[in-house]
Amino acid sequence: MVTSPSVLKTEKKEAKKNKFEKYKAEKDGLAVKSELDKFAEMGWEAIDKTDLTGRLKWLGVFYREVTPGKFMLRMRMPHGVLSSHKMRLLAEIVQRYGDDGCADITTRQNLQLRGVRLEDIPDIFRRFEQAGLTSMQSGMDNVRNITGSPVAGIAANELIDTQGLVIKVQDMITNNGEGNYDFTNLPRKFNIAIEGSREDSIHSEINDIAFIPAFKDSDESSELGFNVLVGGFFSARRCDSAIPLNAWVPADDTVVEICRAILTVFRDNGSRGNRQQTRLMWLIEEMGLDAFRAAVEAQMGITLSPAAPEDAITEEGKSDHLGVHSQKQPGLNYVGLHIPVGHIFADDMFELARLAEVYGNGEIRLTVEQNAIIPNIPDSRLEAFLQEAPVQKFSINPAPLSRSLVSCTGSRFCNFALIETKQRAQALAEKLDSSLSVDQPVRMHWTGCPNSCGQPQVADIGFLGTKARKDGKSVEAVDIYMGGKVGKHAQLGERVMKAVPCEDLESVLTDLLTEKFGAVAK
Ligand code: SRM
Ligand code: SF4
Repeated sequence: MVTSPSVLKTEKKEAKKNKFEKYKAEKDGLAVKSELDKFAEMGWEAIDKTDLTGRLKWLGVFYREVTPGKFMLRMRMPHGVLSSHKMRLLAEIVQRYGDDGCADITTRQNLQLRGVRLEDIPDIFRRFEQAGLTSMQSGMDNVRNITGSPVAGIAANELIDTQGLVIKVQDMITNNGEGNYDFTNLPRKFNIAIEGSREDSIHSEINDIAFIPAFKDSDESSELGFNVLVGGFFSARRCDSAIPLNAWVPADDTVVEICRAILTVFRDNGSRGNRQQTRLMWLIEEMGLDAFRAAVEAQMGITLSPAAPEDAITEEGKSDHLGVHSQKQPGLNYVGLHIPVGHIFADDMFELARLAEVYGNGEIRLTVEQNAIIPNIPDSRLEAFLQEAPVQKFSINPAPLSRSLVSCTGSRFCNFALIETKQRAQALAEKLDSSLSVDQPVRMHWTGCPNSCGQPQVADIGFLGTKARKDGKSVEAVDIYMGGKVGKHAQLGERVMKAVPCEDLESVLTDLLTEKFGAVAK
């Protein structure tokens, strides 16, 4: 019998399946949804190890080796928008765990809850369902939280309000938050971002699929839709910006359909071998961009329009949305609050919910800079809002180095971490803010290991955790990245220094900030 080349290729892929593929083939991650009551009764110690440390992540339930028995619950927060009602429910959940309970705003404008006990999960999920919340498919080989401009629908410079589209894409992928076996066995994690403004507020270029606003014929009177980029990703082995698919789609359900098609092509053709080579970009390179595009078209059953020659992103850099901003709705304002490294407690969450109800329309928004926005505050209520205690705590005008600080979870909760990040990043930024005057914000991003969850490559100064030897001892250290640009001419930063011991960072940064960012001693 002659075996066709395509069969051979499939067999080659089959033969080289990685260990994650083996356990997914035995039992899909989503299957543990029906076992939650049983797990809660058994207690976490008695659960099969693969279910505990692997499959539960399909439901957003993350076992933490650093804090055994105290789970992390990763939500889905489409577009980073939530109501005060939802925030209060999440605060109640966290509050139950006393000192263990806290939450983090993530680099995908999402919330992660900490200290959660497995025995409470069935009840928590019932409450999520009533409140319209879900944590479904938020970890492992699934599509992560879908991001969009945090000021969609309210920003003066908006082109397309993408909120409805983001929700539709999430609902398609997760079957309205119930879980969807069609997309629970992707070859790897997957990120989608839909930008609708003139600034790239969500680092869309580092997503597996990015939608960028674009006029069809590059003429502002022509139809507004999106150019589609594909394949952006960060990993320990390789980091790449997304590349143009050479496709323009209208701002309607075609966005949902092209996401479905790309995910299907990825699911059915992506490599399931070496885990470090399984993100979408590897498949695009293996197939060739034209063949990949043709496969997406075949899946959709349409011919895609070629990309508009230019996209409509005009802003260099990006706003951090902190402070008071007039909305496009006359007489209304949004106020961005600075939440240091995104770390909050139940009391803070209750306060954000209260502020949103008393002064706004009950809505809260989260940003990829790990901050919060309270929108829809009338002019007449603004002064009173600004006098509120939480607004003093979460400053609207923080010092420049603290202002733009972003940090991944680090060793406090993450097993991959090579260093502690959040507390160190915050303490160092505050120290440098007290010793130096810098007349521009300097975007500093920290990440605890090469997985790059804290996106050091998009920062003015990025820190990537590693180890160094100093005085004969192993110490926590960072590789330093510089030159990351965001917005119209986005580009990834490059490593400029290797293995700088964290204890030396204050003086290294003082020099860097003085030489490259015009800082002067106070
Ligand atoms: Fe991440 C794995 C935290 C954004 C790339 N990431 C992890 C895990 C789940 C590892 C683990 O099980 O401990 C971390 C959970 C720690 C914890 O307890 O919080 C983790 N990632 C995070 C968050 C919370 C960082 C933060 O402090 O904000 C972000 C959650 C986003 C969300 O709401 O879903 C987070 N992770 C990112 C990003 C940034 C982004 O999406 O813009 C990236 C780089 C972009 C990308 O994925 O292309 C990122 N995380 C990774 C990777 C490397 C992926 C790869 O292809 O190799 C891993 C490890 C893996 O998947 O094998 C990882
Ligand atoms: Fe953990 Fe590394 Fe991601 Fe930081 S970058 S959250 S240390 S996996």
